[in-house]
Amino acid sequence: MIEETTITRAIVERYAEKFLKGTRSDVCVVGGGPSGLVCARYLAEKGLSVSLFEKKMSLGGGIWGGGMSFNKVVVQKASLDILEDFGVGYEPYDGVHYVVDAVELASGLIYAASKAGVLIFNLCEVQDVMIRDEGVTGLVVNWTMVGMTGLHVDPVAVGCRAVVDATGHEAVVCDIVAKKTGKLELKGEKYMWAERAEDGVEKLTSEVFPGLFVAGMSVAAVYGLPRMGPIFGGMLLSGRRAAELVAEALGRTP
Ligand code: 48H
Repeated sequence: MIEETTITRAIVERYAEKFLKGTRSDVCVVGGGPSGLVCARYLAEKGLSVSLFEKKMSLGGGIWGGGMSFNKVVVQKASLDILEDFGVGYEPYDGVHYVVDAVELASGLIYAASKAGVLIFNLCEVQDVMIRDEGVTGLVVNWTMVGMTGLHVDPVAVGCRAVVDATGHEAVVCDIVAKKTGKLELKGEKYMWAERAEDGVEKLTSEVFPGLFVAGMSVAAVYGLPRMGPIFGGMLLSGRRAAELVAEALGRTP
């Protein structure tokens, strides 16, 4: 017979088990947008334990809104193999630009990351980092609702061997590290220039502080790259590149 308190116990027990696992991961990815989801999935497929923290209720970041809320996005040829890998469809537009349905893209990336074994914690906001001599060793996390209500509730800490800042335009983790250590500078995102931005975001995906890697739009914020508007290939490519770099740093080369 279905019983209410059993439902409660099942949820609390299983979530607690999952959160306990997430307190010590190989990699913590901050942000569940396109770059974070791609990065997290590829890292998990390399056998690393990956926890992804997303402050909003749903993952997908800026994908859902497409361009000015028209829920289609554009990608370029170089990123098509990633779409194929995720089983996400695309349609040629003119030989250079390809069109992808934003809903299919967001849901496809989320599903694949989850299926690959990434521990996903939505409604969890990263508020700070832990730093030791070797670099960033973990994150400081709180329920998003605590920040929204302004209640004084202290956050908790989770440990990892590498952090990926995939928080988009704000580069939240890099910003914290920059302000608290003085050893990282955020140059700030520049005006729109899609071709340069797409190229730069992938190329400059990197470790910006010991143990801290940057992916996606946060790369533009750190390195002062232009923005690109609703073309998402660079985000996917940057996520994949970040996964390669982190895996290499943690001794997992393919
Ligand atoms: C937990 C957090 C926190 C936090 C933020 O913005 P995103 O989609 O990021 P990217 O870089 O993967 O993709 C960028 C793309 O969506 C975009 O904006 C483009 C291409 N713009 C071009 C242009 O010219 O404007 O996702 C970041 C995610 C979001 O879901 C946030 O809610 C989440 O990170 N996040 N999660 N703790 N402190 N801060």
